[in-house]
Amino acid sequence: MTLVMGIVNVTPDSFSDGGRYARADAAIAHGLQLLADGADLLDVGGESTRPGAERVDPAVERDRVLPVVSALAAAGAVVSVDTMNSQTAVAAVHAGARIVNDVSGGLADDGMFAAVAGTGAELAIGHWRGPSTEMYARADYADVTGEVVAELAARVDAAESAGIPRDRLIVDPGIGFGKRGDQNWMLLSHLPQVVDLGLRVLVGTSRKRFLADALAAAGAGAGAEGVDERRRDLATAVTSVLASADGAWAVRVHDVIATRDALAVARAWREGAAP
Ligand code: PMM
Repeated sequence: MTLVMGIVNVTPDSFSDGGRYARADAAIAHGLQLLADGADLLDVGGESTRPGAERVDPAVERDRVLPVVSALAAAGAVVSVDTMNSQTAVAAVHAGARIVNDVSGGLADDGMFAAVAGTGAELAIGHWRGPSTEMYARADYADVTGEVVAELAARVDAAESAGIPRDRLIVDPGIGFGKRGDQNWMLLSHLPQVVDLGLRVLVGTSRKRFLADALAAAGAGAGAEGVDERRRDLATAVTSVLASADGAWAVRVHDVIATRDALAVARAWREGAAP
């Protein structure tokens, strides 16, 4: 059964900025709602990784995420912390996070693997080729799947050498990170090759631009800008079911209900009975 990871962004652009306590409260309430919606995991992040986004000062990042991580962990959630900073990662684990989700796979902070090794936490290694401000400049592949799998395998080896055993590692193909539209589809269509690495695979497609581009190209309505959140969430639920069918361990989504529903329908279809 594929797990559903609900996204809790604690960034100024994700919640109206009524000050840090109001923002933490809003993020905690949102996380609790996602738990009630049936999320198996909650991913708390304080730095936007959208294309073009600037880096956030690690102290500001910690100020944003730590109260949210502790409150959600205290409420019984399995929390992951979405960070590329080793100090934030360690502080979040001390606050109750069980998983460190580093979209850069340890490349943004070369102390990340050693820091996580010492905590006993699990680590999700994302495929990444450089910061948001320059990620498209590096979206140059002869064979996107082969290169992503090889680069992930190298990061897994580095993590193991730094003292994190394989059973604490998760890999993520990094959809949208240093990949253009069709490179994402090519990679998703070969997801079993990522699964063949033999580790748990996390997939994050939620609301990403390549989904809106595909829907716009399919002809309904205006351009990608005209593809609203509802349609992106439906597309996310479909990609999540397909990722699940190909062996994904977990999918990272904004709309937990849509994806859980889609996974339940797919399961009933497969098993010939309602779940
Ligand atoms: N995508 C984003 C942020 N964090 N973490 C993982 N493991 N995988 C992803 O694909 C991923 C991530 C960017 O999406 P958002 O800004 O909508 O959260």
